[in-house]
Amino acid sequence: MSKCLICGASYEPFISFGKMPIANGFLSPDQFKDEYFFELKVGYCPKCGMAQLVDQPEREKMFNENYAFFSGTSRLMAVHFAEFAEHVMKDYISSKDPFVAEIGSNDGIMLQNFAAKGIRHLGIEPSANVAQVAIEKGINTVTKFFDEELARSIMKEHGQADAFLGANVMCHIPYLHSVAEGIRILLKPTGIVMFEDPYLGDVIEKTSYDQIYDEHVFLFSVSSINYLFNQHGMEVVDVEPQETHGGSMRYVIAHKGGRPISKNVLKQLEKEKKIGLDKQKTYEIFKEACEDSRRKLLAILADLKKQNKRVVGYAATSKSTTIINYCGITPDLLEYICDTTPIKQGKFSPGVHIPVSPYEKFKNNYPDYALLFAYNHAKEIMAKEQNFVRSGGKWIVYVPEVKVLQ
Ligand code: JHZ
Ligand code: SAH
Ligand code: ZN
Repeated sequence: MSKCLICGASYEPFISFGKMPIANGFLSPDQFKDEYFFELKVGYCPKCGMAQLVDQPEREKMFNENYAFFSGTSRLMAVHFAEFAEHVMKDYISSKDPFVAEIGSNDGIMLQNFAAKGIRHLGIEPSANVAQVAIEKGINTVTKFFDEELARSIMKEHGQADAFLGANVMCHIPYLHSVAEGIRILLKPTGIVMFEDPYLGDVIEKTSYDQIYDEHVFLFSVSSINYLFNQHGMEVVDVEPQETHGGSMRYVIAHKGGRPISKNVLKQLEKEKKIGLDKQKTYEIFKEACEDSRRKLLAILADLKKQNKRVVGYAATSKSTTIINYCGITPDLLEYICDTTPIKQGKFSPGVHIPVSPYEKFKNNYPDYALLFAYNHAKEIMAKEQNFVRSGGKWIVYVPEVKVLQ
């Protein structure tokens, strides 16, 4: 039995993906011998509804001055965050000299939109290398981990916030009670919290088990997020499903009684019941679906190897670390993985050690097949890779189903 990080109840883990390395821990050969591994086990707490990792590496092992994920690598995500910021400015900020804080602001992809309008802002970003990119763009950033203590010191320096924002970061933090308490302290009485993360409902429905890796301690639902914030004097007042990262949920939260609650909240809570997010059985079925997905993907790769086809990975995503290590995709099945991020290039993928090459290698000599590890960016990638398909290249995808696109 394990103990829930949110409510303290005991729960039984329902799946183990086995030994896993740091998902963004790209390495050079001299680092192979000291590579860190932990067991990636997941459980669902029946009391508060939170799906969570049983164990997680300490935060500094993942988020540090060598962090490999730069938000700005996707053009469409920049558009997404410009729209997010626009929505906040138009619908939620009305005071004279508003102050906007963002947790996990990375290279400033969201806050740059507020900075451009001259709005007072602060990014909280502990990974120094990505924070530096934001700072160079003129975005105020503090290179620290957000928690209750930091919230108090931010409040002393800047006053309370009109909006507290986050994307793909809240689900990364095991000490969420400290974070929620910090938000309660920092947020103005009329302030708004808005954050989005991969949605448990989508992960279950699409068997996108690659959303499970060290950085993703939690898979949120409306139900579990409401449980958490209720304990800190706040409540979910609206929810907005998003297509990003293969299916995300944006939560709008306010101090209790501070804002009217949208019908969307109850609707989504009902939907969560309908798809069985509160039933252990759902997670048993999900486990079988993961195993089935693994079998199918390996069968395709083994078959292509037999036919002497050249297969490469497209985009060295964090998510791919779970796929590659859980499925056992070894370098003899995948020639290399191409990626546009300089810090990943010339290194090897975590765990299995497949070479990561600059994108140009792909473009200059198309393989027969490309395994799309960034299916969440399919629209953007397919649009720019029409020549690959024209030259006879084929895509392999595995979410929501394992298949070769014809
Ligand atoms: P992408 C990371 O997940 C980690 P990842 C984190 N835990 C999280 O939740 C989300 O981000 C927000 C490359 N690429 O966005 C760039 C190309 O090569 O799917 C990136 O390395 N060519 C914080 O890593 C990777 O793909 C392209 O055309 O799973 C994208 O990673 C494009 C568009 C991307 O997130
Ligand atoms: N919001 C961006 C970046 C997501 S990456 C986007 O959606 O693209 C997650 C970021 O959260 C990383 O840059 C990481 O350094 C940061 N992070 C992790 N723990 C944090 C904490 N406790 N407080 C603030 N940021 C944190
Ligand atoms: Zn719980």
